[in-house]
Amino acid sequence: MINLDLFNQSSILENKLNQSYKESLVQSTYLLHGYTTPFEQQLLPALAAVIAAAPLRQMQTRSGFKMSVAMTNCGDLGWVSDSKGYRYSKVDPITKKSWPIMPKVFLELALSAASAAGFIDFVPDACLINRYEIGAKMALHQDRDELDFNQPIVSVSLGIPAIFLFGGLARADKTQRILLQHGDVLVWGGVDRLRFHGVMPVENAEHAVYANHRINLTFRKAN
Ligand code: MD6
Ligand code: FE
Repeated sequence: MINLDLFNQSSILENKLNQSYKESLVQSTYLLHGYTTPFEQQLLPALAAVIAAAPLRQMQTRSGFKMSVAMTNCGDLGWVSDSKGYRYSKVDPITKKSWPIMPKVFLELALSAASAAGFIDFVPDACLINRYEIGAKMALHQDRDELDFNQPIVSVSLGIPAIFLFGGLARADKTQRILLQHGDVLVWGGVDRLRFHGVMPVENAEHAVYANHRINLTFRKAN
C-alpha cells in the first residue's frame, strides 16, 4: 500500500500501514495496488448484472455537453448529471426505477479497502460506475455532492490503465500524475477529501477481460 504524500515523495512507503505511520501523515490517500485480485472473479458478473439493469449512458453537463465517460450506478443513490446540474438521485432517469442493489462483492471490496486504509466505519450508499473508451477523460473536479466530507471515497480501477490527476484544494494548484492500473484501489478521505482531481484521456490499450475499456467504480456515502 502506498500513501500518496504530495509534499514528501520520499515518505512513500510500500509497507503495510501501521498506526505510527498513519499518525505521522498530513495526507490521507492510499493506493492499494492489485487489491481487487481476490474479488475479481465475482466482480465481472456483478458488474454485468448492474449494467444490464441500468444501462451505461453518457450524461449531459449543465452546460449541455455530453460527457465522454459513460456512467451508471448501483446502490440506494446514483450520481446523475443533466441540464439541471449534478446531484444524487434515488431513481435512474432512464429506467425510472431504483438503481440496482449494490452487489455483495462490490460492498465487500469497498469495505475491505476502506478499512485497510484506516476508514473503519465506511458504509457506502452509492456506487458510480464509469466506463472510459479510448480517448475518454474526466475534467478536473471536486467530489462535493455528498453530505458528509468525513466519509472517504473508494475508487476501483479495472481494465486498461489511466493517468489520474491529483491536485490540491484550489483548481489552479499543481497536479500530480498517478498511474491507475487494473486492480488498483485508491482510497482517499480526511484532509484530501476535497482535492481537485481528474483523468487524462485514456490511451489505446487492450486488457484481456475488459478489452479496450477502463472501468472505474467509485464508492461513496452520499447521504
Ligand atoms: C475515475 N474518479 O477514476 C474518476 N473521485 O475514473 C473520480 O472522479 C474520483 O477516482 C473521487 C475519488 C476518487 C476518484
Ligand atoms: Fe471524482
